[in-house]
Amino acid sequence: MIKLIRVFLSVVIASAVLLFVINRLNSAEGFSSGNTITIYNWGDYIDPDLIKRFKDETGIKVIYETFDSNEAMLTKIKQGGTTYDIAIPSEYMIQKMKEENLLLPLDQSKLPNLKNIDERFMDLPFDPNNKYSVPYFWGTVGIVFNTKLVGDKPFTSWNDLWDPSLKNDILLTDGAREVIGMGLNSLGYSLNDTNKEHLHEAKAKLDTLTPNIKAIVGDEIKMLIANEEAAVGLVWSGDAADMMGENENLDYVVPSEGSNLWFDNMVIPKTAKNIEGAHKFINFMLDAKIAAQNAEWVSYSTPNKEALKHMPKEMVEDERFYPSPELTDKLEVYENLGKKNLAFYNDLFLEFKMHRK
Ligand code: SPD
Repeated sequence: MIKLIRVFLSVVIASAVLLFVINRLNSAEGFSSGNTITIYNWGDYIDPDLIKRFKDETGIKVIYETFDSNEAMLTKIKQGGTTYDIAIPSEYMIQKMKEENLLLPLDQSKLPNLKNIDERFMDLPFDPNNKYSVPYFWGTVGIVFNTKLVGDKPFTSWNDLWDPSLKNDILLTDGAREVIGMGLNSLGYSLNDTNKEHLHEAKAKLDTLTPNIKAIVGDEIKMLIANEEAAVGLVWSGDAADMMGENENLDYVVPSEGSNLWFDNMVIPKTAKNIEGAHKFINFMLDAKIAAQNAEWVSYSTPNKEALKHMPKEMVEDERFYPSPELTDKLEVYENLGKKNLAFYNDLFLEFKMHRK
């Protein structure tokens, strides 16, 4: 009998130790549950004060990680080492994640603040009825330029970037679709073109831009252009708005040949551990005043129409960053081009980056 009790006690103690170790491992590696959520977002894409405020208001702790491209985010989510409760991909990636069964449908009854989102940003083709995603920020891709450094010459076209006077003076945002897209648009092709000849042509055209390119960079592009380390940049609109807040010589234009209109949305990955907490976070970010504070800090354009009422007029009335539907209707939204075509874009972009070294 004593032997039996001893065996029983050893099993209980061993199980307790095992549970403790699993628990520690989970929290160390970002496996959230109970009182924690793990968020995966673009760099510089949330006011840090709001993460603290969410914890203070809900008691839910936030583990926060960042990525610098949709492709990097997808790879990490598919690897599954860390499980995320919230991720913030762009539209074409949401379409891909849906197709690959990587997302959970949202429970809209837990998102009463969804009513704050402008109808214009709801029910878009990449996610009918917002079954899986909720708008976070939106914007365009364009050219930011320093009027003091480039003179009076206005920038209106992608082809202006090939001007020899811009030697070693251009920074490009490190994004395969953005850079290959610029090549395609400059030739009059669609941003969703999958014709290999056109894509090779775009890459060859980009190669001729090499003498003008100073570097291809991530979020540091904001600091470099604001500090006048380069005169011109291929950027997302929100980054341009941020730089323009730091340097009054900067201006932003969406080129005449056309460009990209993009939408970043909050989603819950299928592997999420704290689905309740994830809904609470999404609803928190949809609150009008919270969304306004976030948009002011991040400088990107908010789709939250109630938030606009709490923001400075000069910000929300600036057509460069809140373009009208008439303008955005002329722009192209990236489509999910399928695995092979996306890989082809990425390969061309890699070759282009190597070629310049
Ligand atoms: N630093 C935050 C950058 C977020 C940019 N998202 C734009 C995605 C366009 N496909």
